[in-house]
Amino acid sequence: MPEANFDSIVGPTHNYAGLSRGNVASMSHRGEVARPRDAALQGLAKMRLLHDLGVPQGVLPPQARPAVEVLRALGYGGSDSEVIDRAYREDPLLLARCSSASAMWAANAATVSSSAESGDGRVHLSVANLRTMFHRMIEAPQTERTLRSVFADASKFAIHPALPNSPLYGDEGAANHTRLHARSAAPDETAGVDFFVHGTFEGDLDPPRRYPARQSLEASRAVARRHGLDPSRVVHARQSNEAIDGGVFHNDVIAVGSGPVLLHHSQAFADRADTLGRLRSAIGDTFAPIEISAERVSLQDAVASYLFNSQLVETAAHGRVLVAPRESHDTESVREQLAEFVESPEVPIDAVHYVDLRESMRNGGGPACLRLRVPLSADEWSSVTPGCRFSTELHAGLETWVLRHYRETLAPDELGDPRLLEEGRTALDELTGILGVGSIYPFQR
Ligand code: SUG
Repeated sequence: MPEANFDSIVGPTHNYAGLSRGNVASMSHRGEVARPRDAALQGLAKMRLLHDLGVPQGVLPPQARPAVEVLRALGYGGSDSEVIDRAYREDPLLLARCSSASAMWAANAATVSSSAESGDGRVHLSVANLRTMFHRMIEAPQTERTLRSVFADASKFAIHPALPNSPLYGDEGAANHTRLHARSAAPDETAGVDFFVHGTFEGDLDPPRRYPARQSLEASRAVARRHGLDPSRVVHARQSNEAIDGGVFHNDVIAVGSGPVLLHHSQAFADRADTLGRLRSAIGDTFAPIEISAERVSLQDAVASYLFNSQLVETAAHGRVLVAPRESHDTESVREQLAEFVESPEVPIDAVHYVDLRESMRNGGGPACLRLRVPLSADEWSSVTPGCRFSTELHAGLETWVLRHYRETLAPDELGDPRLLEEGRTALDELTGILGVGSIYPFQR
């Protein structure tokens, strides 16, 4: 079953507020001046590359920020600009949390199961509660509205609201889930294997020490259950604490899979041999793990280069292609390893494309973070809201839209500027028309 990627457009308030503890890039770029226009154009250029490679590409609209309704719920009143002004003066960190463009990382929007695996023959999407970080937790209600408008046909798509907001059910969406398959480019609709990775579970006596584990086993299990997955085709594995404490805040920072291939670091999983063994039993003999050892690429280089946050895609014309961030090319150990992979007839990676996502990367978001994978039959793809299916015309239209509405630069102390709210609303109101998603934002209601 072909797999589409749905990338979220980077929102107009893209900035560096240093909000994510455990995310090394976010913490180290705190307070820097961001370039929202470049960020959005870089994201669109990446979508264009995937589209040109022949991969079905979808588009998701950004969220409306600052989230005035959240500030109001927390006691700030008056006109919208008074709400922002007071929050800015009294609690600038809260305003930053309510202004983050973090919904750009669509891998965290939801977990998706294909109609070949779900119990009822529909594509299932579970909105992630993102409860570990406040600036991300507030994304869930809009994510649900957005997904309902993009995947509107209820006979083909089932959208589940976020899991209960409890430490028991920390859920970060597809960033900790990979659909693997016994066959490459499986054209038919036979079931694959759902691989869920968690960082903690209830009663965990040995949690990571330095940084939070965002995904819980209980959440992964609940998602698998409500998607109707066959338990014999589901594998749950635990992330290693050394990875989490080394800055691997999601599994997609340390592993990426496609078809029978699982590219991963030797320190990704708590019990490496057991995890790979259970995957082999579920997938079968075609399972093709590609492991990069710590001797070859250190955990630190893996995190700095975001090599594992590449997209691994199978294309009819180009074979299996790795779309990697430019930072992977800039890291010698990684560049050399990837060049060897492409040369080697034994390694099923045919080409590497390096992309410039500098703005997103400085907040810890690489190519794979920016997209939500949605396995879709041709029929399901054709029932996605048409304006959200990427094309060269849509690319040109969105570039023009970005150039018209986005600021070139945005510094943290500019988040108190009430004009940012108006600029954002004008831009998003126009965008809902371009994408044909209807009035999805609170300010449009
Ligand atoms: O949740 N960064 C995001 C990055 C998410 C990357 N997603 C995946 N790996 N799938 C996060 O930590 C930083 C925002 C700031 O600091 O301004 C942030 O939210």
